[in-house]
Amino acid sequence: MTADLDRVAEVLAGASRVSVLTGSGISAESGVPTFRTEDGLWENYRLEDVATPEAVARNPRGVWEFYEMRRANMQAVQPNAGHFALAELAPMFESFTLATQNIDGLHQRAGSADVLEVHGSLWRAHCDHCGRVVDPFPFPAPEIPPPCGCGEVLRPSVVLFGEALPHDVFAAATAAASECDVAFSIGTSSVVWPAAGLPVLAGERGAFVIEINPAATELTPAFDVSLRGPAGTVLPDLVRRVRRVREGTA
Ligand code: BV8
Ligand code: ZN
Repeated sequence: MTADLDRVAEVLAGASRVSVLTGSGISAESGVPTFRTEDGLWENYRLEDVATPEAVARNPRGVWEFYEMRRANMQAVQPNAGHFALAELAPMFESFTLATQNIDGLHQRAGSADVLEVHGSLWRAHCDHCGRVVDPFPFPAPEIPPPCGCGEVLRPSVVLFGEALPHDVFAAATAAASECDVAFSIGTSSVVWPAAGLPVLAGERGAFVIEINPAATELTPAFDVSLRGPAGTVLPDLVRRVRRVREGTA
């Protein structure tokens, strides 16, 4: 791993454009459950019951109870060293684009700016009927499901399975992935598309692609290096190494 970390630090030190995709794994060390690892969310909930448009139409209360539970669990959660390290990396490059599949808002709370939330956010709600957006959507919700003024009910502004990703947000993430020198895939099992394809696109366009994950993923073979460890340890270590390379003290 050390040789890989040194190699990645050398490449990063010389990069000017960096794009990052994160998944639930970067929030794992903050105590936020992931989806597909042991005791992940999908072990205890059927995705079809809580994370599809059909579920919202069939049982809006059940969907809101699922997302209100996740918002409640976030009340005691803090960003971890991995989130802070990404915020520290950003100003070290000419351009740094952070796209996340996470809806927890922890990147923003760690100081990252212009975060591209390609799967939406727990902290916003909107109405599919009249388009009303409530941002921020207060916790706890005054009522679930929360009524919209138009007579329908609001839904969490979260991209559900089978729903298109927010066009402008995903277009910005795609543009950044297409033009970067170095891309990261951090804390994601890389099974949910089209977001999972962002680092693959970067690699196809010639970027050096780094995966950070304690486990291998379906896309590990597509990447240049896979740093096999937790983001909360690997990322701060990388920041220190890049600084040393740039200061010539490595
Ligand atoms: C769409 C809701 C079409 C919010 C989520 C090909 C192309 C396009 C679509 C598809 C396609 N193939 C299949 C599809 C359909 C589907 C899909 O991908 N299904 C999969 C499951 C097969 N995709 C969609 O439905 C997307 N929509 O394409 O619509 C369309 C197009 C145009 C017009 C109309 C329609 C929508 C996808 C978004 C769905 N919403 N969530 C929420 O509740 O959070 S997805 C859900 O999975 C979350 O967003 C989550 O972020 C995402 C990915 O999961 P991960 O983050 O990777 O989490 P996971 O548990 O899987 O893995 C955690 C990883 O962390 C592990 O690898 C673990 O080892 C690692 N880890 C653990 N600890 C650490 C760590 N890593 C680092 N450090 C640690 N400490
Ligand atoms: Zn409405």
